[in-house]
Amino acid sequence: MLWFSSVVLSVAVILQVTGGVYARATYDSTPNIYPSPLGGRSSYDTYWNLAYMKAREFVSQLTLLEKVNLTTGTGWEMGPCVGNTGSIPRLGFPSICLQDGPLGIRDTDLNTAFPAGIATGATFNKNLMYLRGNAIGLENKSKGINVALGPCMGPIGRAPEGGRNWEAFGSDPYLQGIAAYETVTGIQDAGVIATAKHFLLNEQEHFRQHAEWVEFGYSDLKEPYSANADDRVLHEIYVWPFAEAVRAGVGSVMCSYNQVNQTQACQNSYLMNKVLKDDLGFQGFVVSDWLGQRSGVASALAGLDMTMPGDGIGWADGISLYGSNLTLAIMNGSLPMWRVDDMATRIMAAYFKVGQDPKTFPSPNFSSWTLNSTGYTFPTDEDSAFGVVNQHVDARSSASSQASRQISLESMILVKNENNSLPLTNFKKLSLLGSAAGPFSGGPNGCVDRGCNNGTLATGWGSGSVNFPYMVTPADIFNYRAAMNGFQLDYSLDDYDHDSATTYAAAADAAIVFVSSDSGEGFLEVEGNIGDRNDLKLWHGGDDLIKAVAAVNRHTIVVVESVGAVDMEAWIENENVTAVLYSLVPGQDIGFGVVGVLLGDYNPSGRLPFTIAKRKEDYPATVIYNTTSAVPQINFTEGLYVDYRHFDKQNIVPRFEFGFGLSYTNFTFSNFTVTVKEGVDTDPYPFAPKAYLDPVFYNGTNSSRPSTDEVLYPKNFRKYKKFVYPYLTDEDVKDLKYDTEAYPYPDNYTEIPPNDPSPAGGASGGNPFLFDQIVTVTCEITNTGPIVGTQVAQLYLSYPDDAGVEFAVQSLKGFEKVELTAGQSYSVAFTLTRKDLSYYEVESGNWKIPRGKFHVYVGSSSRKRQLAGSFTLE
Ligand SMILES: *[C@@H]1O[C@H](CO)[C@@H](O)[C@H](O)[C@H]1NC(C)=O
Ligand SMILES: *[C@@H]1O[C@H](CO)[C@@H](O)[C@H](O)[C@H]1NC(C)=O
Ligand SMILES: *[C@@H]1O[C@H](CO)[C@@H](O)[C@H](O)[C@H]1NC(C)=O
Ligand SMILES: *[C@@H]1O[C@H](CO)[C@@H](O)[C@H](O)[C@H]1NC(C)=O
Ligand SMILES: *[C@@H]1O[C@H](CO)[C@@H](O)[C@H](O)[C@H]1NC(C)=O
Ligand SMILES: *[C@@H]1O[C@H](CO)[C@@H](O)[C@H](O)[C@H]1NC(C)=O
Ligand SMILES: *[C@@H]1O[C@H](CO)[C@@H](O)[C@H](O)[C@H]1NC(C)=O
Ligand SMILES: *[C@@H]1O[C@H](CO)[C@@H](O)[C@H](O)[C@H]1NC(C)=O
Ligand SMILES: *[C@@H]1O[C@H](CO)[C@@H](O)[C@H](O)[C@H]1NC(C)=O
Ligand SMILES: CC(=O)N[C@H]1CO[C@H](CO)[C@@H](O)[C@@H]1O
Repeated sequence: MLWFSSVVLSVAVILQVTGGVYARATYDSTPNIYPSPLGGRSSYDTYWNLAYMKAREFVSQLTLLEKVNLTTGTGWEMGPCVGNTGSIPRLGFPSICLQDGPLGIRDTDLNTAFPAGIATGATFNKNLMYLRGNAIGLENKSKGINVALGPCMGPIGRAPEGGRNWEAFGSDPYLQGIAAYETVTGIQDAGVIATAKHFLLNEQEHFRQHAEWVEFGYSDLKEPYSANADDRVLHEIYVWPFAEAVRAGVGSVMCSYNQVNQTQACQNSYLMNKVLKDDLGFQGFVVSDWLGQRSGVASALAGLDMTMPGDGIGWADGISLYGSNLTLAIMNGSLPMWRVDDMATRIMAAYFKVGQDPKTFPSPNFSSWTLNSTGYTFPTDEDSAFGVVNQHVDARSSASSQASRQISLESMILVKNENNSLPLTNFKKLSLLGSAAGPFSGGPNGCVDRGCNNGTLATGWGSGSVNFPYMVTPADIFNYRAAMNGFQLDYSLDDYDHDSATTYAAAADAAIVFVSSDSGEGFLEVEGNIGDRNDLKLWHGGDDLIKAVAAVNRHTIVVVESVGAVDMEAWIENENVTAVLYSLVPGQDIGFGVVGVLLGDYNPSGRLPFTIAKRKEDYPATVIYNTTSAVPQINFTEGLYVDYRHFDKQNIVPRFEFGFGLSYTNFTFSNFTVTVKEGVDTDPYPFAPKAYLDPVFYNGTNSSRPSTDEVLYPKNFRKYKKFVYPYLTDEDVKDLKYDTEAYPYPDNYTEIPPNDPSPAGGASGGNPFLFDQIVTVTCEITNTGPIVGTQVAQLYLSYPDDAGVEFAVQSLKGFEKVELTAGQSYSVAFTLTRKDLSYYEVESGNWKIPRGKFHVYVGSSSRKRQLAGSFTLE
């Protein structure tokens, strides 16, 4: 049963705000979970609790209007950042600035275009993940951004064509989890609030939003798609990385555009009230994706704390589902005051948690809406002040460039290298072939939001992209090296001019072909791809160019510049294609990475953060591209079997497996130990978490509700047309009645806060006992080759096969990256926590360790597991 048909959407929303229908649980729909948990009740989170003390002190001084201001954006383009909350002038508290995105700062200048999430995942380097996050945080702070809208840890990539997979870290929850943890810690150590997004199941762009896809011609569409997954899959695959972000103390979580089990993610009480705020013990605030909020009171009751950009139903119309409507919902009794208090307190707790202070934190010194130095404060409103809007502050530092370049190098994945044909040595003539080798005539920022694939591909498109301060292409570095080292370099950058390509290739010692595949966010269409890739083929006739070149040169090297897996079958086994290097949108310094590896300055150490299949059909899921239904249903029927878990289960041989990547040296693994720690608790269930601290209410539950004249527009107030305000009009209050029964509360609605957390919850990231270390694994890695090199030791766990529970054949549960000089050995240690050993048991709503024999493997990829051991729990 579908409550929100778009035809009646605005009506439904009005009704929801002032009383009317409510999205009740139906069969196969989300369970109702209320009340929304109050923040600051964890018995464990000392740092959060300190932040809550400050937040409560601050919020207890606020009027209702001021609280509402904190929760609501001022409207699209109504402030310098992509999102700006209202301010509290009385206390000198400025608007909170929220800015895209996951790989750096969008829509400005003198910022770093960092490697994308997928490149960062490919490094498998925890320290680099942290350093990148920290550099991103420092840049945000220097531009005056309070809340960075990243990292992205969903999509996880169940469908390889998913348009935004590249913004996240790869198709495994554990890898995503580590990357999320490190990135959040890095950003927040710099004093900026990180945002974990997109919560949840936002695995494709097609039909993610209603209006956007009606514009693309799907006029039957009434609602965004509903992604439907069962609870175990939810917790073990899709929520896992968010749990790690929360464990790292993330201040904000963004709910996504899509529906989950027939309920909008941003009004899904199960997802926000239960999974996020109880099971994961999240203490920060939930912010909607931009226009992701679709109802008023229903969203507030379900746990949405902040709406962005403030406009609710459409862009830049000054109409909000919070703002005045939130004030009204308090004044007419639909929404209890404690909920607005909690929204404001969660926002301020996140603010104080990362050490922000209105007296010292810089104000935004840029405009998202122009790169001109001067402009209107509100660009669509010529009644607003005109003046300096961009101070062109250089946000970059050596921390940025070091992280960017090192990730460019460490993310390069060498997937084929016959006869050690790389690194290139002893050559006199090279040829570079294909448009992806060099620049685009329009410059690196030649298309809006990087919505084109011209020249070197160093990023995907959409809100997850940024302006390049420069882009070093592979051709740039090759030219420079040719000048310095004295080799001949020819190139042909036309993908379709096979005559020139083959002429140069035939005469070169090695021919390097650059090919690409791009994707991005669903609001832009690029070469017929609306966000999601239409298929996994190379763009611009890449297969043909490779084949033409390989026909004339025995030393053809392919560089794939891609957002994800591509189909390589047309040429991968061609004996003349001696080497293949995979570059996963590493940002501004791509040329350093590609050429550094090809010429052997850096020994490649990237590993595939997803599986490359031989056939598109080998993947467990694909994007749903076409629909005639009002609400497309995307059933996650593959369940746990995402990426390699599916290939393992179905016994499908991939082209290149998850975790795979070659080096210019060789490594051995030895001396394996697997030990269950002495005296640790290995009972199936963790100890119950401690009870919640007593709830704190401000001045009693509802006593601080103001009188109507306190919430009216101030006299002679100067209103900007599209600005979102917290005030009510005389009209609004004319027939206002305070009636706490009038709103049709959902089934199971209650306001009684529970005493105890979920058995899976209690602290940030979950029950603290889940992170007890139970098993220690050690091994020795030796570099047996001739040169320095870096190995990624990967630990895969297999669960008991006789426990009466279905499990993936193996799951990544550890990785360590070690650099070793020739002949050097190093001992690597892993620990497996209770959570690592557990599955999510739906009936108990808890994590449970199965009984029986566990197998532990360590090796260099998911299919090259050099070491095997086991332990048994009885
Ligand atoms: C989705 O529906 C399934 C089946 O009814 C249920 O098990 C699961 O808890 C629901 N998940 C969410 C997030 O609503
Ligand atoms: C709410 O925020 C707006 C925008 O910053 C500001 O103009 C207004 O004064 C604020 N209202 C209150 C009551 O603080
Ligand atoms: C409150 O929400 C309703 C329903 O969407 C909308 O029509 C109205 O304009 C909103 N009020 C304000 C002041 O934004
Ligand atoms: C930027 O400046 C140019 C030249 O003055 C002007 O034409 C353009 O409209 C400005 N753009 C914006 C967004 O203000
Ligand atoms: C490999 O290159 C050689 C030399 O150009 C050519 O004769 C041969 O046909 C090529 N092989 C393939 C499989 O294209
Ligand atoms: C989408 O489905 C409709 C109706 O089945 C069909 O007419 C149309 O050709 C399909 N479009 C694509 C791109 O497959
Ligand atoms: C999704 O699952 C539901 C419930 O099991 C089923 O009724 C529906 O047909 C499925 N939809 C698709 C598109 O597979
Ligand atoms: C690595 O080992 C393989 C197999 O023993 C061998 O063919 C190759 O030459 C070695 N590579 C290096 C760089 O030592
Ligand atoms: C393995 O362990 C043994 C005993 O602890 C030690 O002698 C040996 O050096 C270790 N290293 C390798 C590479 O096997
Ligand atoms: C000059 C050039 O190559 N322009 C192309 C840039 O990308 C767009 C969209 O991908 C193409 O349509 C242009 O032809």
